[in-house]
Amino acid sequence: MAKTAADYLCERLIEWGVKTIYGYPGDGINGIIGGLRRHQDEIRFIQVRHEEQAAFMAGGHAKFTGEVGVCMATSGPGAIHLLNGLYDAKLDHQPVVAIVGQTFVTAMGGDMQQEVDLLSLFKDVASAYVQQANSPSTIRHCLDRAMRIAQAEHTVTCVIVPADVQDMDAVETQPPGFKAIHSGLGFAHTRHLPDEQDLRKAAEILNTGQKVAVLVGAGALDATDEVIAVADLLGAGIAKALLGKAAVPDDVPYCTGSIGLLGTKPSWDMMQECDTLLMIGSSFPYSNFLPPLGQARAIQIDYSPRMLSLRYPMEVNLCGDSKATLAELLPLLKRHQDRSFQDGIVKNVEDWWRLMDDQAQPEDHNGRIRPQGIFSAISRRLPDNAILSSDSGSAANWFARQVKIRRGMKASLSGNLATMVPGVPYAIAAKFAFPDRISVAMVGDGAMQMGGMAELITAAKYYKTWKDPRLVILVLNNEDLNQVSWEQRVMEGDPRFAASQDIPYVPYHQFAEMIGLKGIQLRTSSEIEAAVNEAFSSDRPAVIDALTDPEEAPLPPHITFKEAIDFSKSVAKDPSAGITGALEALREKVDEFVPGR
Ligand SMILES: Cc1ncc(C[n+]2csc(CCOP(=O)(O)OP(=O)(O)O)c2C)c(N)n1
Ligand SMILES: [Mg+2]
Repeated sequence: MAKTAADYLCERLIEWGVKTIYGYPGDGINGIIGGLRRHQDEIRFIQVRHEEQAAFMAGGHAKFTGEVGVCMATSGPGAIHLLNGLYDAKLDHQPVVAIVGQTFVTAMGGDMQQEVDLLSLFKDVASAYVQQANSPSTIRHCLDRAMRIAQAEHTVTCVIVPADVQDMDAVETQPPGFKAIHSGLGFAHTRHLPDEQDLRKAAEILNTGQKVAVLVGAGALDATDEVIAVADLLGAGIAKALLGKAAVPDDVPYCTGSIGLLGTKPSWDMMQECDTLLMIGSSFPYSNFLPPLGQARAIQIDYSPRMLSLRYPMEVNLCGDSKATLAELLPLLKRHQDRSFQDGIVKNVEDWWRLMDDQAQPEDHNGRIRPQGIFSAISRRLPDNAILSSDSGSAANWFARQVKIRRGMKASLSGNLATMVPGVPYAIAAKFAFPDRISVAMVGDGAMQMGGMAELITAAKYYKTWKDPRLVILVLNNEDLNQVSWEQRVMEGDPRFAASQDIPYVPYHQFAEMIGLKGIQLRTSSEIEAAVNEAFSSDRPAVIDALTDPEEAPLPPHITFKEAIDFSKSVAKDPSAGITGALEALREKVDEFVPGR
């Protein structure tokens, strides 16, 4: 059989270094699937349960490896299913290439079955590059550009290949001539650095500041040493946006942990008190958690000029890679002699961790487990090279506050799209990328029912191919869409609405066992240590089905007085909340979290 255009597509992907494609078949990509079968020794097709999950896995692969993630779907329904996962990657600036089938070129425009306007469908999510390869000779440059642009612009790109083109004879290079395109392989990582005069200006501001707060995000993940060195010189504290959770280990005494609604009181206090802000590789969206306007002189470092001065009026915008830019900045900084600001932060951080440890005491409430104890137990049990993913939901709060990052760990979640479901697929992608490392997903029952359960089947299908089969999935079985139930109470002052918030009970541990995984139901706090140990020493992926208390409030660290009032009104109107207990819980929270109390 002659080499087909689809074979050539596979070979070109292999030449680009792609080893794994996450996807789901269909007749719009049968030609490519045939090519992947013929090249299966060099490139692996991972079959997921739903194309959205393939896109989450490609995004997770990109987040954890720094490489391009690749996903694939058939024309029409498969292509449409990809979208939410691709948006997750786009919004978190991850390089992902989607390869999508289409009806025959000859049938296009004829309302053929499964024909949708894919160029329009992907126009927004793959705005950086979406192209249809209408003949075999266009495959090379379309794929080359999709791969290169995804990396260069940290974004999602898409190549659409009509089914009849896939089966045509390969044309690897275009004949020389007018308008011939001869593209090449490879992407050169460049060191982006700001102008020297801007670096000097930034250094002068940082050297003058008395109370410097550093905020890091995903853009600082490879700059751990430099960030710590800067904070050390300046007597600063370091707060972390959630996508940057693994940028700085939590045993750095002046690391204040997460910031924002899911954040810590030391981060809040530091931002309220600082006179200088250094923001590194972050687009943390909530400006009310940054210093009050006019209080701080601010400097930002970001590789993308689009992201500069977006959240706070920056006095100096340093456009460059975090690691390289900080390395240039460091020699210009003077060691702050007055350490009182940092000393205060260190004390605040110690108090905070004591409070977190108190809250993590294994304790039942309303006959159900308080979630903090489980997250704390998992945190203690993690090996130094663990890879963590959290879903959107109340899990993100406890992940943000209770899980202590150590050097070598990786951690992520859907930061900017904040979509439900990626917890499980990210964790599975971590296992394919790093089969010898333990990966852990922390997920709500709503997210499990929305897609996480289905993807457990993918884990069951493949875990025997992983060198270390351990994948731990913690399910917060609270029978509630809890994060939103609390948002409705705290932000709207509304009582819980059972019709929209109740989630049916499912025994996730039994489902796990049914499909060949380990299932552990965690019913009381006294079983936490044993359950976590059992999951982490299992010979297969393990699901901890934890019956947690939906009344445990994942409140922000500084709930405002108005929110507290609205909240107490709502619990008073909400018989299901157990008025006295909830009001008591609120009083405790206010005392713990509101600054100055
Ligand atoms: C796709 C999607 N739909 C809806 C939401 C809004 N939302 C955010 S968190 C959440 C509740 C999640 O419930 P669950 O997974 O059970 O976690 P819990 O908060 O109960 O721990 C919802 C509905 C979302 N972020 N993404
Ligand atoms: Mg829930």
